[in-house]
Amino acid sequence: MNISSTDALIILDVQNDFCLGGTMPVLNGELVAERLTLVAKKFIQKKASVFATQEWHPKDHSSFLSANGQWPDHCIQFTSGADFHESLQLPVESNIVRKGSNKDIDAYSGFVDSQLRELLLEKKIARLFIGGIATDTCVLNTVIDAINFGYSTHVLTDAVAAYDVEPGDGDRALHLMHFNDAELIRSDDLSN
Ligand code: VGL
Repeated sequence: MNISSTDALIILDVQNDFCLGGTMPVLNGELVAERLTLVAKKFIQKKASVFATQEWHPKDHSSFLSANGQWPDHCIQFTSGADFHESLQLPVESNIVRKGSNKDIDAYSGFVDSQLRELLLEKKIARLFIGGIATDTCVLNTVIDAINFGYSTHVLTDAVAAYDVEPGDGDRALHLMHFNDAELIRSDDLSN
C-alpha cells in the first residue's frame, strides 16, 4: 500500500501512564511505541502527515476515581505520566494534538475536546492510518468518529494495544471497527 501526501498517521496516546510503570498500563505499550516510531518515519519520508495525540488532563478531571470517575488518575498536565513514552521517537515534523483538558469532558476519541478535526481539514487529509493506545477505548472511538467524518480509515493492528478489562475487549473492538468499514492492516503492508 502506497502512502501519499494526503495521508495522515494518527498516533493515539502513547504516553507513560498507559505503559509499563504508569497508572493504567496496557500490555505491550512499549512495542507499540517502537513500531509507530518506524511508521512515523516512513510517513514523513513520503511527505505525508503525522499527528500524535496526548491526553492532557487537569488534576481534578472528571474521569478520575478521585472525582468519582472510572479510571485511576492519569496523564495529568505537566507530569511525567503525560509525557510520550521514550520509545516513541516523533519526527520533528509531527503535529502534537492535546486532548482532554476540559475537566468536565470525558472523551476517548481523539476528535473530542481537541484540534484534530481542524488540523486534518487544514492539511486536506483524505486517508487516515491509526495506531496507539488503547484499542478498546481511544482507538475504537477515534476510528468510529473518523469513519463518520468520511475518512477512509485504516487501523494498524500490529501497532495498537488494549486494556482488555474484560478478556477479548481489544479483539471485539477491532471487529467492531472492521464492521463499521475500517480497513485492518499491518504496518508492513505499507510500502517502503
Ligand atoms: C484512554 C481510558 C481512559 C485512552 C484514556 O487513551 O485510550 N483510555 N483514558
